Amino acid sequence: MSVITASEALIVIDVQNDFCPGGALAVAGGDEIVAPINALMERFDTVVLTQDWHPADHSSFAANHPGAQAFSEIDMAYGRQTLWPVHCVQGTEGAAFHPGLQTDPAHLVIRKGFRRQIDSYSAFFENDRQTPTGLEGYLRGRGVTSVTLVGLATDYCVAFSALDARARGFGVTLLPDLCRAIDLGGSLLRQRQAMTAAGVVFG
Ligand code: VGL
Ligand code: ZN
Repeated sequence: MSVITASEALIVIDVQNDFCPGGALAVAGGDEIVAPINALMERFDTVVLTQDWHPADHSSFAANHPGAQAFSEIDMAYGRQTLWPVHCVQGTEGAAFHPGLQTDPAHLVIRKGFRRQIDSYSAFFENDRQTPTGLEGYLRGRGVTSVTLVGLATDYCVAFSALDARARGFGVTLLPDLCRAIDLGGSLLRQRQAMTAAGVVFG
């Protein structure tokens, strides 16, 4: 029998309770994308889910910086970092996948943001843009050359993943209808422009 490879992977970013209405860092309409993402999974030979997975003392939480406001920015060792409300704490209901999301078809779940001192938006690299999550090696090892990205949030974890995937030479399609954005201070437009410049295809 010959080796089975699949050149295309679906990567579903952070479809978790805290990013859906009612969650700690709710993205408007976040739950609307769940059913169509489930349907899309059937069309891919490789399906990867990511899960934002922070310790309670994570440095991206405004609550862990006395006097700091959520959605403000600070300097970290690796660069600027937005401070967020406490969200996706390991083992909590908020960190769980949306209950409607099909997780059985997933081949791999990548958890990210589990080191206290560094955030990780991208599925490929932590926010220093250098520390790998291991996803690139996993995809290459399976013969994947292009990825389709969906999930939350368009302008943070989806965009960072799309840009890193392009930088590592993968073909990247982002499906805007199956993403929802935070849109903080013009971040959605800025990231759309960066992704277009990097050769991300909007499907
Ligand atoms: C995300 C902010 C903080 C995301 C995760 O999934 O886009 N955004 N952590
Ligand atoms: Zn996070």
